[in-house]
Amino acid sequence: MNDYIVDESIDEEIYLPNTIDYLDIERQYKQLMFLHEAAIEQVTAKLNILKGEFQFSNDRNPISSISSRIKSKESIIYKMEKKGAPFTFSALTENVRDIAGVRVICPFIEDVYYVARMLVRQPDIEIIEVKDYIRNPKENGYRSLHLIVKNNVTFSNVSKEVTVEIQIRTIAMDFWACTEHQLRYKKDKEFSLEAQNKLKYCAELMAEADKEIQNLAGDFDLNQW
Ligand code: 0O2
Repeated sequence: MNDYIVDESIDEEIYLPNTIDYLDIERQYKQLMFLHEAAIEQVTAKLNILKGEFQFSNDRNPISSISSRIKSKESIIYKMEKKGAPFTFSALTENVRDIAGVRVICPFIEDVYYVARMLVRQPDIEIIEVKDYIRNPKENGYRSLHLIVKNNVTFSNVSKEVTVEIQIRTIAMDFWACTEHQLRYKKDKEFSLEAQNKLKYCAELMAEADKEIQNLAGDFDLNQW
């Protein structure tokens, strides 16, 4: 019978409780991710309804595409460490407000603000913060409109308010942001001053193109809402 005891030196009093704690944390983490996935589905459904409604009545669309993501574990840990936040679940939801992320890409700058206004009007969405990086671009040239919202998600016997970050931007802004993100990833998040300047210059070119395209939209009477 003693053959089944693999290693008597392992102190079960120490190791077993740790394992149970770990499983509990893993379960809570999965539950938190599930809540955020549900919130993403709800926000995406709202956006798709707005998109369909607009297409129906105007024969064009202010939304080119909608995508979403749940923030990766590594990215969450990186942000918590950067903010010096303690590793607890309440600190996590307080400090990382983009666990659930939805990105909306629009043809014209005016569409970005139109979509934002439509979202603000939704009765079960509460706007927590608006970061307008279009009117106030980041130092590196990043442009996008960010809405941090609380979305009320209803489950079988409980309702939960879940925070979602909605990024709304034009195709040109998205082109720049996605490219910059890839370059930053390749360069391990460090850019030379020369590369920073080139990227900023490209961001200005995109902004100029957006302005011209917006003017064209006016000429073609596409700004009718
Ligand atoms: P990922 O890969 O999308 O998860 P806060 O959320 O207010 O506590 P934070 O995170 O500094 O603080 O907010 P901010 O600056 O509004 O950025 C949130 C997200 O916007 C980022 O998430 C990016 O998705 C995007 N973003 C912001 N600045 C840039 C930029 O310079 N370039 C690009 N490409 N994207 C940017 P994460 O967590 O950085 O990344």
